[in-house]
Amino acid sequence: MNGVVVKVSKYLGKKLARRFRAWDADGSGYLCEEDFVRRARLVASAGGHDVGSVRHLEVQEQFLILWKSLAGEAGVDHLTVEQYCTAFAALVVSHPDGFDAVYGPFIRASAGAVDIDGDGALNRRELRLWYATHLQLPMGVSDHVFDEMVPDPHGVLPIEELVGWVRDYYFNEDPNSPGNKILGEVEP
Ligand SMILES: [Ca+2]
Repeated sequence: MNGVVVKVSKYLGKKLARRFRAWDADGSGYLCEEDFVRRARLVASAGGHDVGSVRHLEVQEQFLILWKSLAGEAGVDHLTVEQYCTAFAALVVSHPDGFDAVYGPFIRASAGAVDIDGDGALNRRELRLWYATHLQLPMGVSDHVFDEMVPDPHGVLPIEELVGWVRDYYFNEDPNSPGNKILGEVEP
């Protein structure tokens, strides 16, 4: 622990717990390095990058930087939901540079892996791939978000804009802000 005590609002706590559940795909109740390795492989594969390819390893590196930062913050090698929330808040939410240092590069690498045509943006199909693998959310949620965020039905969502919405998810306390709807509604 770095000794920083971070206040986590009830609303942020719910949002963090939801992300924990999505990470904990096998429902074991804790996260370990393998969850991050597996997820990186899934995202890279969805983008057509072979296991062991340069692109896959770049994505995996960002996933592992995040994992090691969280585990290091908590001082453990398995994270419970409480430990995840506390470590994530301390690492990413507590100071302005935290998101940019750790989480922004992680989202860019992950979304970049499914940017199949390499235009720096996600079209409807590419966003579906990202939702299905990185977020583990169904196509309906992805399509809804795409329709909300991209005015032109044939348009694209720039990855930098996506990073901005993800930032909003963690920093905006207004349930009606667009960033807070990127994973669907937060349960009351
Ligand atoms: Ca693209």
